[in-house]
Amino acid sequence: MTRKMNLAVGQLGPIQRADSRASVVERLCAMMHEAKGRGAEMIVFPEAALTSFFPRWYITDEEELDSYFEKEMPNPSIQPLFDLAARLGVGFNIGFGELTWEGGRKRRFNTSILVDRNGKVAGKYRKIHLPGHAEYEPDRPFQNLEKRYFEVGNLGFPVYEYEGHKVGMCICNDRRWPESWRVLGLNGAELVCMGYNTPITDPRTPQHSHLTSFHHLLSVQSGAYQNGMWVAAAAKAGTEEGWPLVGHSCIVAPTGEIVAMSNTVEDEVITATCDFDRISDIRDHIFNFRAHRQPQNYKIIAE
Ligand code: CDV
Repeated sequence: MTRKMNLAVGQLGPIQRADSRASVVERLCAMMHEAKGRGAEMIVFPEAALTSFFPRWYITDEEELDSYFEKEMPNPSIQPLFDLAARLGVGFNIGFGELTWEGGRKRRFNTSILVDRNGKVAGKYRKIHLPGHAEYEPDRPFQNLEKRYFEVGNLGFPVYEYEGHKVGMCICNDRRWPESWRVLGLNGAELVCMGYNTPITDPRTPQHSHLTSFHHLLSVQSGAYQNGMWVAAAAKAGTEEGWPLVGHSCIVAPTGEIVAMSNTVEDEVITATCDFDRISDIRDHIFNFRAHRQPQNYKIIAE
């Protein structure tokens, strides 16, 4: 089995509120075609990749809120992407709002799935670190109501056997938490797919706006290096409904080096060849967990 994967990241430019799902799926399909043309076996798309990033709005109408969620996956609006994946033999990862009935009640998660090269769902993750707040805060220029609209993910940080490799997922704010990466690393992930929607300005800390890209790359590069894994980071970028989102989608090697990075805030495909044999350079040596971790001294972070 080859230990290499030709990987693409499909960064999305902004999705405005009025944009139809069909038009977004068309854009995703165009990027999948481009990825295939460049020899990619898989393409990683952003968090909440089918709609505008709706947690910025205080939505009180249940029907309107539900309209931002997928009730099944695939469903007719996204089926063309699944069909294209099977036709081209290109797997993908994509994030979306998931509405499900579990335990006899309606539940909403910020979800990401792996789809294999036959167009079949092969893995699922539900976002664990939900940023923002649960109540409307009138003094904010825009809301960040993830804590209102989503439940904390209940699947842990699973790692799947995917096309011959061990692949895990995390979503946006998860990348800022070393615990996310370490659990994925301990679960044996060789590649982590991570989609994001990151506003350039946090209304509570505008003094950090110029550091938004730095903090994003710092988190992703350290996660990759400290756990010896490949990371594919896919932005929804550009000015969405008046609010700019950071770009800098990237593919990061287990050494922490950025091997491909977007240079626009529009729809853009980046590609790299991931050599999974490079993982052992890190995991057999500097971050050999078995030889060097000292979990008896880490109890405070697990209690
Ligand atoms: N979608 C996100 O999780 N965004 C957060 C912002 C709101 C801080 C992030 O960590 O990028």
